[in-house]
Amino acid sequence: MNYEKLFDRLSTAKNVVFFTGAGVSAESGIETFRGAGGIWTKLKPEELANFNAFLKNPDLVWEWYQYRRKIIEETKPNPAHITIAETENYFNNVTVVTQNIDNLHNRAGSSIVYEVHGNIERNYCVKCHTFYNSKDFTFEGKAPFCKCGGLIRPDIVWFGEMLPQDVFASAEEAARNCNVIFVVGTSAVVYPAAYIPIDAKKGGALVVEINVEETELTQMADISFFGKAGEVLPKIFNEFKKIKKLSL
Ligand code: BV8
Ligand code: ZN
Repeated sequence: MNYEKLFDRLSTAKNVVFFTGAGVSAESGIETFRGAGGIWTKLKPEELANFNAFLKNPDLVWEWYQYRRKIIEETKPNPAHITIAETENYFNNVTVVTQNIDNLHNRAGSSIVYEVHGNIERNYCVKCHTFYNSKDFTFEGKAPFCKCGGLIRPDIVWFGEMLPQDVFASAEEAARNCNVIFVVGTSAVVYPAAYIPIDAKKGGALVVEINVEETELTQMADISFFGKAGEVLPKIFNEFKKIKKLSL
């Protein structure tokens, strides 16, 4: 593995960003969207992950999210999430910008996690915006309603919807100011989130891709490691810890 260039930059890095997608949670047992067997291959995002589909058929969309919540509840952070959290011991600032809604980076102990596509554990009323945690109610096949009578929806960014502006602005800021950005397990096709690695590159960061296959980002990446995130990330940082010890 080509560590030389990476460790050179990491040894002086102050700010590191991890930009993650569904691939970082694949080894926790959560299906990706676009890979073989991914959920999008069975269900069309247009049918489910958009607000009109929700208004047309709130019960079906709720059923789909309950199905995904159930899978997520039974999973736990894998070595990729854990390694990312541990890197906070080696750099001044480690920021996670994730497209995932599975809450696994928070559960792995990462302190700064910008969830640019929302979080499946959170829901809110479309009318009065009261927040509800998924544990606040039991789902019996019907979309839940707020005390004000409004429909409750998952706090997830659907296609055609704006990303949470404050969260996305902080994510862009972290990307522009980082020395190294690891792009882990994303097909990098969903915008505007996919601008994050581009912002980092413009800010002079070393772009390191970790994926099981080539993506839209590969030709822009400075270094690409092809392999599973849960194996590649621990390998990189075990090696990095060794050289750091030597240099102490
Ligand atoms: C918006 C939530 C407009 C639902 C999701 C340009 C600019 C702005 C917008 C657009 C634009 N071009 C097109 C658009 C529209 C659209 C878009 O990007 N469409 C794409 C598909 C072309 N964007 C939007 O609609 C966004 N909103 O722009 O609003 C606007 C502007 C102003 C005012 C009003 C409105 C909203 C986008 C968010 C959509 N929500 N999901 C849900 O999750 O249920 S998208 C969905 O894709 C997920 O959130 C996911 O996070 C995201 C990205 O997918 P990935 O995470 O990359 O997952 P994927 O399966 O694709 O890839 C997995 C990768 O992992 C693969 O590469 C695989 O090889 C790798 N892998 C697998 N196993 C491993 C691994 N790697 C390492 N280790 C392993 N073990
Ligand atoms: Zn309400």
